[in-house]
Amino acid sequence: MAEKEEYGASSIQVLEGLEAVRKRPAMYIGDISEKGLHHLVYEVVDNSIDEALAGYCDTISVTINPDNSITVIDNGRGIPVDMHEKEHKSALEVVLTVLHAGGKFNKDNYKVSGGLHGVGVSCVNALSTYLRAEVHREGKAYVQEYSCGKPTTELRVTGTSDHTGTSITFKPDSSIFTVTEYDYATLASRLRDLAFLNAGIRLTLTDMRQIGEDGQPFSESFYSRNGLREFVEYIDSNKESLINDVIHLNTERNGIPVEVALTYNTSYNSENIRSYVNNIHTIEGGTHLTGFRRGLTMTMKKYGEEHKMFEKEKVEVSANDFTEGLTAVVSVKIMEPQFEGQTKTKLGNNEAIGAVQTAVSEALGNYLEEHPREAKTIVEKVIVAAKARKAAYDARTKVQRKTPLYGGGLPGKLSDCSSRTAEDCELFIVEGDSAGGTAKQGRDRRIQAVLPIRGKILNVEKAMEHKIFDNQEIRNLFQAMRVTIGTPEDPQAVNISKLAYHKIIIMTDADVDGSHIDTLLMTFFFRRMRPVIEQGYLYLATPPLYKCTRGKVEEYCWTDLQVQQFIARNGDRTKVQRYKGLGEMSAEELRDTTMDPSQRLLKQVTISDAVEADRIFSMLMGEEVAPRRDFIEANANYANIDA
Ligand code: 0RA
Repeated sequence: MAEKEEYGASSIQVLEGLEAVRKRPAMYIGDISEKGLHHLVYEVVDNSIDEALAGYCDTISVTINPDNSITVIDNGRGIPVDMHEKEHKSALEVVLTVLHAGGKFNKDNYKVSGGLHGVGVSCVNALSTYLRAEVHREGKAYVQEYSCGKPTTELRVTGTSDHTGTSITFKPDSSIFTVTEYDYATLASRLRDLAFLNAGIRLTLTDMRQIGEDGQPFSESFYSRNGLREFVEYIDSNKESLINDVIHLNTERNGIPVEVALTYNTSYNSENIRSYVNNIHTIEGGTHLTGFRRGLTMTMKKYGEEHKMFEKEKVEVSANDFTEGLTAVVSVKIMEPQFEGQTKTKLGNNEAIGAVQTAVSEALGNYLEEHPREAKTIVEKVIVAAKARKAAYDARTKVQRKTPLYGGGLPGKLSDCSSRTAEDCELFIVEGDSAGGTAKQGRDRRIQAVLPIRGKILNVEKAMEHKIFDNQEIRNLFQAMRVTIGTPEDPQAVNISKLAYHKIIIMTDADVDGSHIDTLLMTFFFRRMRPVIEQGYLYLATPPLYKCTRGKVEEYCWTDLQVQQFIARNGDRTKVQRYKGLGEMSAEELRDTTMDPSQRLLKQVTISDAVEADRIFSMLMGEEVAPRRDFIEANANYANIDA
């Protein structure tokens, strides 16, 4: 009877619930852009992954249909279809129309997979103009169809069946999503991750929009027998391996399944640790990552000390030295995960620290004892890293003593503002003294500072560490911003606690050279002052490209369309002036179009995925020219418009 009451209550929620999802889709799936669109697929696939983790399913196929609808098929037990007599509703219908209903049916296994928002397949139903569920169970095939979350047909038996499983086809509502075309690579990347994270499940992706010469659609299959061991091998497949071995553990601690794989490559200044909770990529890390770092550092340190390896070398090793050249994947499954942080991808559950730490300590300790040759190779690399860190620190402090990076006053070229309230203050980084002069006249000297830099600043991507801090323009940047760098433990550590401006605005000419300087400066901030980007302090100014004049009427234009519209309004005797650079503008023009906070438009520079950004900057600043040119021309890709 309690069962029935609960059921009654939840069926009242049905309408409310799914209406709410359509009213505020972003609250349930994050956003309504490309990301949210792909999230729908993950939500459906996660249900099948749960069925697989419960041990009843080993094959999941995802098909992108020609009309950008999606079909997900699994060979599990099939979603139950038995009727609740009073409600005239099948279990299937409850799963598809009640928010969060999915988990309630699966009592014997807890729901550990699950998209970032874990909202269930009913959200997908609510946000689809069409959904078709087909269930094969107990010798029969059942079908029911829906539209915008509401059934359009009864659940009907369509025939007999010799297998079990579930098939869900859905077409996302184009009146809700801003993008309705699926990106093959995005789905493939997620399914590949899922295959590595859940060994033994075969995931296939088929794109019916791409038919090959053989008449077959493009298709890939992802399967991993050895789970994270293969994931780590895949990540490092283009790197030189240090130990030709992957250390892999797959265990359970205090009821928490823990899987970790790690290896070392020969590179320095790099660690590549990915962490997951319930198959969700925890970009901001959290307690499981803390446990991993502690387990790794303590076990390695203990091994090195017991074998008297550090004593001989007379170096002080620190935690960072153990992770140079490390590639690792950490995956835990937690029943009630608490997610924190700006993007809700940081695990907060404290029990994960000890679980991962003890699992890693034990497995790594055993590995090191059983593989003395590999152990020696790793510890020797740690020692080299510690020595290199010490040398870089000594070099830097020597340079800093000569002309301190901060504390020895401000760069002569800086025209500072009068306010000392960082939240109100802005620093314009401008190319060249002439544009610098114009900006200085056009600014609000109370809150706006101007720092001219000379030509193209050093490419930090290619430069050696010590060169970077020898470079005058870069030293000026650090000094002007009051940012310091380097502590004895971590030569890369950036301290922005005394940052004097909460808007750092790169203002360059609106031409190819200007965008090259933008890219150099953004790379510099990404590599050397990343917190400035992470805190949302870095912006690009958007100077106009044209000034249109007709008699007394004057208008600045940023696009060709705006110019055409001006001409349409004012006749073709319009004078169109194309600005070649900031230097051609008067101080008033620069103020009105680009600097005045009440009139200008700024682009905020953001990083959504540091791994991708890392790849992009390596490409941009590397040796190849063509991809760089393409990218620069479209560089608004990683900048948001900010009013
Ligand atoms: C609960 C119970 C049972 C199956 C499922 C859930 C199930 C859900 C989904 C979602 C996608 N694919 C799925 N496959 C299975 C079966 C209970 C039983 O047979 O006793």
